[in-house]
Amino acid sequence: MSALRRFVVVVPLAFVGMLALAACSAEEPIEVDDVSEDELILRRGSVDHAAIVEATTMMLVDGLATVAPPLDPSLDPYNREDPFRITAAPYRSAFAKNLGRFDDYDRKIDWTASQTSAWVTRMATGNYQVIDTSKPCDFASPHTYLEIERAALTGKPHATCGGRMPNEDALDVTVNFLIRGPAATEQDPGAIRDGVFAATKPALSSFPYLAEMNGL
Ligand SMILES: [Ca+2]
Repeated sequence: MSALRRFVVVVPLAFVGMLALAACSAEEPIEVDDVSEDELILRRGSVDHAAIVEATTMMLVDGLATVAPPLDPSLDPYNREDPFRITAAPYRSAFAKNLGRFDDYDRKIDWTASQTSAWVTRMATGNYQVIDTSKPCDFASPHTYLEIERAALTGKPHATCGGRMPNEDALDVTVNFLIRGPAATEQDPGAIRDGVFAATKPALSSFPYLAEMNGL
């Protein structure tokens, strides 16, 4: 076993929590055209895998669908899959199409064919984050999310523990990864930012890490 493999912990984060409820999709029969996203909240149903950010709502949805992403018919089957052993065939084309679409947003092709193939296969067969507990994690200034995955795609050694810490701006990481390619980061000059850089109340650095609710 290589040194890397000894330290790497693979984490599937299929979890149930309050945030996941907002992304849930109902198993109960519904008339999609008559139900808003808000009406789905707190229904009994399946929850999204919570590993790679926006794996479903940005990367798996059919861009031609007329329903909101939580109601897209491809999401429930993906979320019901074992995150380590996803049946690739039904999802591969959607991941490939959407990755190409995001890369094209800046009218510059940043993903090589081999990187595209590797990431499409990765997402179509497994939805998890890779963590290396031998590497540093900086809770106060977290820049770990997708660092190990990006290093693997670009053929470089990773430098952080990877994974996603509670206060990381993971959506900015995601849009730069998808649009500017695996070599880019959200810290680059000219990086794409969504203008929201932090939670109004940051997560705490000790268990259970929860900040107080807004308004308290
Ligand atoms: Ca691009």
